[in-house]
Amino acid sequence: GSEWFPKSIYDLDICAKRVIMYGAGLDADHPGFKDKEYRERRMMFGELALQYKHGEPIPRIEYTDSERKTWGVIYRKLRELHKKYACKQFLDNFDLLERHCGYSENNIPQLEDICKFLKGFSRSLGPNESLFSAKTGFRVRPVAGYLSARDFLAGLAYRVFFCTQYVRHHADPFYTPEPDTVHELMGHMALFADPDFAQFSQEIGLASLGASEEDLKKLATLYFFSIEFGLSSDDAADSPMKEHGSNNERFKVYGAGLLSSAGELQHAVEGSATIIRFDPDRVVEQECLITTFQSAYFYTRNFEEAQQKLRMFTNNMKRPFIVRYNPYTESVEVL
Ligand code: H2B
Ligand code: FE
Repeated sequence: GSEWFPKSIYDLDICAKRVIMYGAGLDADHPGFKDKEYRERRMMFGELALQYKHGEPIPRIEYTDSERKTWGVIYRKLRELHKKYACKQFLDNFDLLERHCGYSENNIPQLEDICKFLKGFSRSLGPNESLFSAKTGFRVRPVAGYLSARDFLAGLAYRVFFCTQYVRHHADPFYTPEPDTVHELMGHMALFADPDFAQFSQEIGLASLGASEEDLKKLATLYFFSIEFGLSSDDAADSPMKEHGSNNERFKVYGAGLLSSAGELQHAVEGSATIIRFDPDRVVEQECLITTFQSAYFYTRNFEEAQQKLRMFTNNMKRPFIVRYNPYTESVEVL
């Protein structure tokens, strides 16, 4: 645990530069590998993200017709499925994104607008009246591609989500081997406006700062089976009456990996996928699968329960120091 980690939100500029894969480095099995135009476009996104510094406005992207077409196809399909299977907090906040951030099937939203929304916004109700709606202060910042789990989770400690701005290759709108802006915007953004979810996310991040390799891997796995693939049960789901109900009767989905993938979402709730209680000691034994559907999913009653269980688990992790987040200075004190 003697490795460097960011002590201030400005240090995330350092994490953002350590991209593992982007642009020219596209793997041979990537759908865009042989497409020169796509590779050049990706280089442009990569450079924009690498030049970005904390505190600057996020560059607005003019998306191409092809990118907007890809977005629209996925948007239509996913919204249909969200309405059936997503949890209430996700749906309520997604409505707000549509109202305030330019979310629609014809428009790819801009990260800068989402940042402003997550901070909170005021609306004039009349000459002497306005309504302020505070959100969570979560921020997004552009990133050129995949980061190490350590760098990525460090962002969450500062309520910062490293967010790609490029769009997957148009050859296969329903498949991407890496995170792209469709995954981030359709899957992740809505819940960062939820206070309990934001707190849960930040606490995974804070636990990761300076963690041992072994603990970091556990935290990355907990992140994966909650924020990416988590489900929740409605209040009656554990009652004997519902115990034998089908997955879609018993569970709602909150994980971004599911809410941004029509195929895996349907696999998880429409079929007979294995869904078991989120218990960190059990979850960390599970393998994270990247190119296939997960072989099991995990649920909690709500975000508070996920939070409590995470806390009990991280309290037992050994670090030779204590980290304390200071929200006024957006920095971490190491004690
Ligand atoms: N990097 C980027 N750019 N986006 C992610 O969603 C992401 C990442 N996820 N690095 C991380 C790793 C995640 O799979 C966990 C923490 O390992
Ligand atoms: Fe993700």
